[in-house]
Amino acid sequence: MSRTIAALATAPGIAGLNVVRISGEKAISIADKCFVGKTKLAEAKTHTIHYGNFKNGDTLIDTVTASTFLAPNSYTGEDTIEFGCHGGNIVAGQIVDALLAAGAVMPEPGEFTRTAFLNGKLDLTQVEAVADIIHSTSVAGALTSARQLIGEFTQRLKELRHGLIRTAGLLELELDFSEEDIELIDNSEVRARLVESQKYCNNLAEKFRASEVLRSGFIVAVAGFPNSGKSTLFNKLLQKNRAIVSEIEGTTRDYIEEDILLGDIKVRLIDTAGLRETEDIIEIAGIKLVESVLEQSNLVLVLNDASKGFNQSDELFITLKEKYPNSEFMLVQNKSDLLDKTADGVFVSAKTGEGTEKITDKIKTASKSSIDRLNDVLINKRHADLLRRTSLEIQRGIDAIDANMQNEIIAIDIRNATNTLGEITGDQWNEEVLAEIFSGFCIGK
Ligand SMILES: Nc1nc2c(ncn2[C@@H]2O[C@H](COP(=O)(O)OP(=O)(O)OP(=O)(O)O)[C@@H](O)[C@H]2O)c(=O)[nH]1
Ligand SMILES: [Mg+2]
Repeated sequence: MSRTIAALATAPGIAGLNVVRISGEKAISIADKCFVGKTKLAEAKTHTIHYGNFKNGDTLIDTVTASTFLAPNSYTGEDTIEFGCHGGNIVAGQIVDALLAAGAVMPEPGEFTRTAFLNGKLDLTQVEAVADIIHSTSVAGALTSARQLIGEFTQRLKELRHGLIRTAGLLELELDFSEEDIELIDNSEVRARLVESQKYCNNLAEKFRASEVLRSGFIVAVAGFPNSGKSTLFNKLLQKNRAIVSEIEGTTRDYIEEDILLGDIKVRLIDTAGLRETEDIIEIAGIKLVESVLEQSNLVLVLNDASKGFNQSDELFITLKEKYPNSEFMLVQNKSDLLDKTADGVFVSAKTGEGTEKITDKIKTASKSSIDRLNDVLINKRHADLLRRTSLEIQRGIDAIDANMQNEIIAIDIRNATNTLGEITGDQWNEEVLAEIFSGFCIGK
C-alpha cells in the first residue's frame, strides 16, 4: 500500500524556521492544493525551491518555500516536498493539518526513514546511523555516524560478505567436477580466508563497547567500602552537592548518576552504595545494584580510606577487577588531608579537591583511548550479536575443514555466515527487526 505522509521534520518549539515534509505518490498534487506560487509544483523541476503562500482553503497560513525532490531522487525515494515555514508552535502545526485535510496521512514513527530503507535508499546500518546522528552526545560520535551514513561500514561488510560468497561458490563449483577429480581450490587456502574473515568479524564486534561510549557516554563508577568518601568525590567531580555525604556508614543506598562533559566526551558518573556485609535489606538491595553498575562501567574508581591504612581495600580491588574483566580499574587513596605522609599511588582528598585532577586526567585519557580505536563505525548490540554469530558460523566451517568434511558441508557453514552478515545491512530482514529499529524514531524522521 502506498500512502502519502506528512509531518513536521524539525523539533517543535520556538525557532527561526521549521520544515514540514510530505512524501508519497500524491505528495505533489496534495502540496499543490495548499501552495500558491508562481509555478505549480507539478510543473516544477526536481531539486528546485519555490516561494509562495501556503493556504488552507481561503485562509493564508504563512509564506513558505517549497523544495521539490522528485522520485527516486529524494530521501524516501518517493516524490517529496519540503516546506520551509516560520518557526514556533502554531504555523507548522497548521501546515501539517492542511496537508492532512488535503489527503495526506500522519506517519508512523520513523516512517520516512523506513520508506527510504524499503526503497533501497538506505541500508539498515545507515538507518541506525541516522538515529545515532540525531541522538549523538559528542562531536566524535556525530562524525562517526556521518561516515557510517555515507555507507563506509556497509561497504566493508559487503566486501567481507562477497569474499565469503565467492569462497562458498568455489567449493560448490568443485562439487560439480568431483567425478573428474579436479581440484579448483586448495582447502588450506579456504581455511586461511575463513580465519581472516573471522578475525575481521571479531574485531568489529569488539568495537561495541567503545561505540557505546560515543553513543551514551563513558561510564565511570565510584566504588569502595562505606565511608571511604565516594559521595564526597562524586560531588567534587560534578562540582555540585548532588549526593548526601555523612559520617554514617551506608549513607548511599541507591546509585546516583549524573552526566558531565570532559574534553569532548560525555562522561556518566555513578556514585554507588558502599560494599560491605550487612543485614539491612535496603542496603543489600543497593549493593546488588552496584554489581549491575560495575558490569557496564568503562572505568571503576575504587576508593580507599587511606586514613585507615593504605592497603585496606587491596583485596576488594583485586576481587572486583577479576569479577569485571571488561572494565578498567583504578585504586584511589582518599582523605590525603588526614595523612602525614603518602606513598606510591594516587592520593587525593575528595574533601579539599587536592589531587582530584589526577582522576579527571585519567578519565580523559581512558575515554579518549577507548574511542580512538573507532573511526568509521558505531557497532550497536544488534551488529555485535550478528557479528559474533557470523564468527561462530565461520568457526564451524573451519572445524569442518579440519575434520576433512566434504566441501558441501563446508559451503553450507559459509553460506550461513553470509546470510547472518546480510542481516546486518538488511539484505535479509524481517518485520520484527524493522519494528525494533524504528521503535526509537520520532514521527517526523
Ligand atoms: N578528611 C576527609 N574526610 C573525608 C574525605 N572524603 C570524605 N570524607 C568524610 O568521610 C565521611 C564519609 O563520606 P561519604 O562521601 O559519605 O562516604 P561514602 O563512601 O559515600 O559512604 P557510603 O555512602 O556510606 O558508602 C564524611 O564524613 C566525609 O566528610 C576527605 O578527603 N578527607
Ligand atoms: Mg555515599
